Amino acid sequence: MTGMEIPESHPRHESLLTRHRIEDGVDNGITSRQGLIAQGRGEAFDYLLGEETIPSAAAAERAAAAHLLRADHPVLSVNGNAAALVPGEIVELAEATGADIEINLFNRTEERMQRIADHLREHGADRVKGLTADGRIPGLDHERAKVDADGIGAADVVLVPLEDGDRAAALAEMGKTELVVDLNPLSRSAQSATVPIVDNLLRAVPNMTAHAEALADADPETLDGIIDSFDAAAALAAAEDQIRDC
Ligand code: PTJ
Repeated sequence: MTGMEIPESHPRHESLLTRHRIEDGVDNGITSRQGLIAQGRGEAFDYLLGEETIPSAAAAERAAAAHLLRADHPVLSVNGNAAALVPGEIVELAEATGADIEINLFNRTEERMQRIADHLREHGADRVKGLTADGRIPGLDHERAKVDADGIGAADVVLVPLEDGDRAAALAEMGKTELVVDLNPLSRSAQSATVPIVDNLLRAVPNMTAHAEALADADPETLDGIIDSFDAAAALAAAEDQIRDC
């Protein structure tokens, strides 16, 4: 930690704590420096959304949990920001849904891959994929194309936090169901997602885990009903309306 104390009475207490987690991530070789910029963009949208899970996002989180539970091979993709912000929460979501965890980085270096894997293991992950990189996402010419063949390569449902839009589009092209967490409802990744979750990763991941736990004993018809009744375009429009009306 930075050692900096932030009084709980401070009006931006949560936001400042989050910034420090990203800063620590950079200092510890987990988060890329571009991750700081991504965090700033996210904060601005979160501010406009009222820093809360709006009803359409709650519905998206429930639909995402249903997708993960119905999947044959669900994978939670982790980048440097997700590793800094929600390492333990990702492990809990993986446990609640039987999903694999795979590191996938835009600014990929072997050192950062290893540090993130160690960090996730320290938070309870017993198996972390992404280091083998024996598969490729067709149509991408940067490091994010590298995946494990038996991980994201073989997945039918992938949760992608803070995505850059071209991988989101490439995964959709491969026929995978994509669950995207992004505070910007106009981003290409949110727009190409099967389930766009316009919420802060900090809230979205624990919310999905709570839904998955509540739905653990649900029958397939119930899960399919939740999946089928979710309307991605309406969820994106509701988030955009919230931002425009704030
Ligand atoms: O760790 P790496 O190397 O894979 O790099 C990851 C970054 C984040 C640098 C890379 O994916 C990137 O450049 O992302 P962008 O294009 O800056 O997009 C970030 C998006 O995530 C923006 O639309 C933000 O609004 C959104 N965002 C930022 N923080 C959060 C968020 N969405 C949800 N929760 C957040 N905490």
